[in-house]
Amino acid sequence: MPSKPAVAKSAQSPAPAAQDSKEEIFRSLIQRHLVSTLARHPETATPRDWWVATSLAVRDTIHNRMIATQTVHNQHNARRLYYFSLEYLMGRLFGNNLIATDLLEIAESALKSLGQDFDKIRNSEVDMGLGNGGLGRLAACFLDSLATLDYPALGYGIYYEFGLFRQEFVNGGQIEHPDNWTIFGDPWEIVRAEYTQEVRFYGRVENVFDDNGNYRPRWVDTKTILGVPHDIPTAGYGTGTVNLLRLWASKSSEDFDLAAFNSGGYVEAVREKAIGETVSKVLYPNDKTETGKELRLMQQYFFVACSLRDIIRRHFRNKENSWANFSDKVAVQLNDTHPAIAVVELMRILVDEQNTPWDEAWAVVGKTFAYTNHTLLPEALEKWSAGLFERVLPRHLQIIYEINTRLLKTVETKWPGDNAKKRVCSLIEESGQKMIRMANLAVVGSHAVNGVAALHTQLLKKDLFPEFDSLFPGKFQNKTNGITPRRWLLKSNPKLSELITKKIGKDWPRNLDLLRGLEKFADDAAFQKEFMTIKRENKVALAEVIKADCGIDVSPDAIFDVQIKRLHEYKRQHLNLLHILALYRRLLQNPSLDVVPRVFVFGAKAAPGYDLAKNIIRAINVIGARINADSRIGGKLKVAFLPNYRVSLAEKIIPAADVSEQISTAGKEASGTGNMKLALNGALTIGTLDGANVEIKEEVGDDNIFIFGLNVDQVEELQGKGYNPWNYYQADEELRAIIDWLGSDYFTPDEHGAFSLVHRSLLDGGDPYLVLADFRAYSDAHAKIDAAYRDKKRWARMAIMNTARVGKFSSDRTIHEYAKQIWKLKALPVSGNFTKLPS
Ligand code: 26Q
Repeated sequence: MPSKPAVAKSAQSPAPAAQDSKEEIFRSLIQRHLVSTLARHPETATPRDWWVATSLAVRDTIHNRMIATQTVHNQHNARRLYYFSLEYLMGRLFGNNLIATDLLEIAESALKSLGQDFDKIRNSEVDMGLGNGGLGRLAACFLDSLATLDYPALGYGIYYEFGLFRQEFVNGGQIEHPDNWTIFGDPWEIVRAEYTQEVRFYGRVENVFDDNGNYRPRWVDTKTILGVPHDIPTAGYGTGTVNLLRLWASKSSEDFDLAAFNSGGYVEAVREKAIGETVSKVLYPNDKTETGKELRLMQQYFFVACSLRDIIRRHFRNKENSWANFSDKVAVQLNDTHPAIAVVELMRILVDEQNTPWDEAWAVVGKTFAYTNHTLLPEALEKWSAGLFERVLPRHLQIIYEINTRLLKTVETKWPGDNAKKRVCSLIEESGQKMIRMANLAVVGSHAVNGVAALHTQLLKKDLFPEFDSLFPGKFQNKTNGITPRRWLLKSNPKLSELITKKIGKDWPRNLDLLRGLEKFADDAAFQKEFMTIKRENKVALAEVIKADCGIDVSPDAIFDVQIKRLHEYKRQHLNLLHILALYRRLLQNPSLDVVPRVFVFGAKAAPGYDLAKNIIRAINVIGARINADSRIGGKLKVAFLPNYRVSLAEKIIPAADVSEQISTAGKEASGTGNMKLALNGALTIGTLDGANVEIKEEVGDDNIFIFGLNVDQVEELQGKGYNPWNYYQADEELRAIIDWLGSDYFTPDEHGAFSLVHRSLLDGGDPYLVLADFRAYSDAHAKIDAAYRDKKRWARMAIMNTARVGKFSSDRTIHEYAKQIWKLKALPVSGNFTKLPS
């Protein structure tokens, strides 16, 4: 018999050998970093040391790719997208980077062979929590998609020394602790001191005219702060691209110190130095505006000024470039109005520093920027007092006035003599204290404005900006949010990912629509069993986390009902609480009541100054503790509020969820993105017709979602005719009983009126978010969930349908839409063997 040719033979079995040697190389890389970089003996190294050493080994590969990417982008003089965001909720980078470099399995076995516990090591990474919630996490998902889809892009933001506070519960109440996330070092960052920028603040404007009588204002007597870039590589999945996230840390400048030395001596100099470093010290923990805080305005301007300077520096590095092609090469996306001052700063650079005529400069600005709106809530729209602006950025205020004068002329042309129209379009709010409206500034300074879900965009045009919509037809567009399937399924739910790959192949993480291929297995008994077994295993794992973090025993056979998001009245965690109280009361009145056991899981941080939100947290914790300890109800009801909700905790909760609570008052949640993550992992939504829930319903079908409550029109109608919560209170015996119960001291016998803030908001406070109006419908929807869950086959089918049908919500789809319709950006693949390890 002829023997097989040698070539074919070696082609049959190269994998194990190659894998072995790759593992060997990787193992020695880890050991080298442990010893040479960290000066650690393997015997005494902690899990965190191993995490740093392994991260550095992965980083070696990522750096190769990063250099290649930047080289290709520069060689092509590529048009780039610059994402401007005050927030990036990156979470942990270790797992993501291992997956992106295809080194996960190698690292796992390398560490195992070194006698190390891989899970312990990956859990020792502190989250990079430089954001509050949805808006910050969206930025992180976008960076993942931009790199994965080979779009030349760069994220700009602030290198906060302290990210979002760490939350602890004492007596059920929230206590905040500083999040000193870099204290053990950050192996991913590269400090680029050579690209340090100077930023000026304060001072005054000298009104100077040149020889030709042109106004040439000079911004003088300013104070200077330095911005030092810290780069975090963001690696695409299954591709060569590694883009950058460039975060600015503030430092005081030498002049700053010198001036202080001369006037006040050493102590004064150190104090002044501290001011310079304060700017990037801490993330504001508010996800609605923080009014009038000078430091927040300084943060916004600081990072915008550094970033624009950096973009300009990079643009002019290429000799082919000039101001004439600036907006051909540069697209800037403003993540909400937080960086909207960029519109004014670019005008200042062009007009004051480059002597560009106003109209020409304005055209460049308009072509450069686009703005994403994330909220309709009027109290969340950013405004700055003109007085504060004048003090911190006097020249910028002048420019704003000039933009406004020209804007009002356009309004006059469109609606002659209509002062009401001018009042609403103006960049300045004149009633009471003069305020600068950042949203209006962002709208007029951008060529595109987008909402983040279809319903939100519709309301944006109809309710928030109807005048601008008719003044600038076509400027407003929708870009429904998305989430990266790499983090939110592939990485966080490895078992389900493996099952999916077994059924439909391995391409789904880069093309999430392929999940539709699972539909045909929705009624397949064997697949249902595998799918639900994985769900149960994930629930067992979460039960361990709940035990460890809350000390509560929960059964994986119960329905895991999850509400995880920032704490806000409009998100209505207190509606969930009222329903829990109703269930508890029903069980007390009838202990043999046949209900499917439920575990209500919460995760939420409240803004430190938001007393009502904190009161809701405390009420859930205290009432939950009573329920958990009540032997009369036989463990049928459990409440677990996991402390310190963050990205890495979300990754443990989401794969284990059966039910996803998306219960905001219709019209208030711009989009939501947790709703997408939970549905992708096979949780069924109980939700209102709000934000992206509307589109999730369209995708998964009416049979696979539990929609309840008032829709936007009904909310408007009810509020229009004068909503009175007392009517609902009087008309519904059970509702009345649980609200009275909440308001009594039953749950806090030693403390009078512990929950009076929540209680009062629902009745005397007028219940602004219509909790009482939606209660009965909500309770009925939960009864339907209970019935559906009893039918195991039906539930499995519904869960599978959710996973199969939410491919639309991949952030890849979102980013393709932005790239095509707003940024006019072309993908630029970077080729080469990037999984090659340095030897
Ligand atoms: C502004 C000024 C001063 C201090 C703080 C702020 C501030 C900070 C963060 C204002 C708002 C935020 C965050 C808002 C946010 O997360 N919005 C959410 O964005 C998601 C992504 O589009 C949507 O899915 C959510 O519906 C929306 O609430």
